[in-house]
Amino acid sequence: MTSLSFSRRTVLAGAAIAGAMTQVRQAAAETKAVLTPASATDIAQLPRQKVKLVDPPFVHEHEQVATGGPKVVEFEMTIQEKKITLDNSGATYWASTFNGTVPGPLMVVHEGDYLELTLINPDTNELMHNIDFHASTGALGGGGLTQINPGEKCVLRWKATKPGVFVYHCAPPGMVAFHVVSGMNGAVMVLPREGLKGREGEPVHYDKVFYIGEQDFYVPRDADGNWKNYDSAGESYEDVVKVMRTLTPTHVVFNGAVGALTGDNAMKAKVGETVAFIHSQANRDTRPHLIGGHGNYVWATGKFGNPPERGLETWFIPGGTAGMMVYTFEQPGIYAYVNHNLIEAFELGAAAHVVVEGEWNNDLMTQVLAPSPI
Ligand SMILES: [Cu+2]
Repeated sequence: MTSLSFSRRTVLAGAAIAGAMTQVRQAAAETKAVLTPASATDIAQLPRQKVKLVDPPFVHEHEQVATGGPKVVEFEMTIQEKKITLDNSGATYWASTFNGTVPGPLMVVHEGDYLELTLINPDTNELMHNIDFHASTGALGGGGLTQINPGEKCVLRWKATKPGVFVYHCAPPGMVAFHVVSGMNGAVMVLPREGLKGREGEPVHYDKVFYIGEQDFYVPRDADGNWKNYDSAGESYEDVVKVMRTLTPTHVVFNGAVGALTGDNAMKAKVGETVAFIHSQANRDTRPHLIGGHGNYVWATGKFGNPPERGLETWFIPGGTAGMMVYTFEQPGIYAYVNHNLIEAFELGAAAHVVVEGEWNNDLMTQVLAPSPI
């Protein structure tokens, strides 16, 4: 009888993905009933660590080389549907967010740890949400076990078996793309227990780490070409989907708005500091570039089981992927960190600044003649 009613619901939903999700959720629930008791005993012995998440581009404190054995790392995120301002031309958008930010916070664990997330959908929200962790295994990345309506919460635990940086995103049946381009995505970093390694096995250590989430937005305009405003995410849905289907974003931004990482909000570093930049794009391809610097170590597709590329000018991150670049700054000044589709960087918003303090190195660059009359 259950399968009959699920089939009927599938037909009514009219979306293939909804059917797939429902079946996986059911299958996952059955599997869980068989497997949970045995492994739960072992997991209950592990130490637990509660981590408070911080807003991007910052990342919660973490060890790069793990001390001790695997543990259960507990995180909590509250989903917030909220109207955000995208630029200073008056473009607003009803974003769906993990923990109130676009992107959601970066979570860091080590290979072999268990990530345990409490996900809360307050009743002030309007939509059903869930979470698909690309770093996890099974049940649509957890999407099939985390569908929560407003007023509900759930707890998902998964074992981090693949080292790397990985996207997570919301993926509710029938509305996956809308939720992802409404800002509901973030990233997880699963560090090797012994820390990062270069091509010859040399340790790669960073002094600081920034998390940049690139987001394409599709903001509807009215007949006069003005940005449209809405009272809720649900109300905006039909119009946004029409713009989405043009595949032409109105905004491509870092961390939720044009200028979110420039000027007073610029990232900061010092000459001699090694900085890791984690960059995710849950939907579209991107090609990060640090103007005036390089990618000393680049895991463009973000997976630490592969050797990093070295000394890159620009690297390619396919949509649905998080990547990582590590650079040691050698000169002071303002660096622009951009998507090197320069139309997306300078017309649509995908640009950030890194302000670097320190001593200028004349050997690396010298202005031999300042601009002067011929
Ligand atoms: Cu969602």
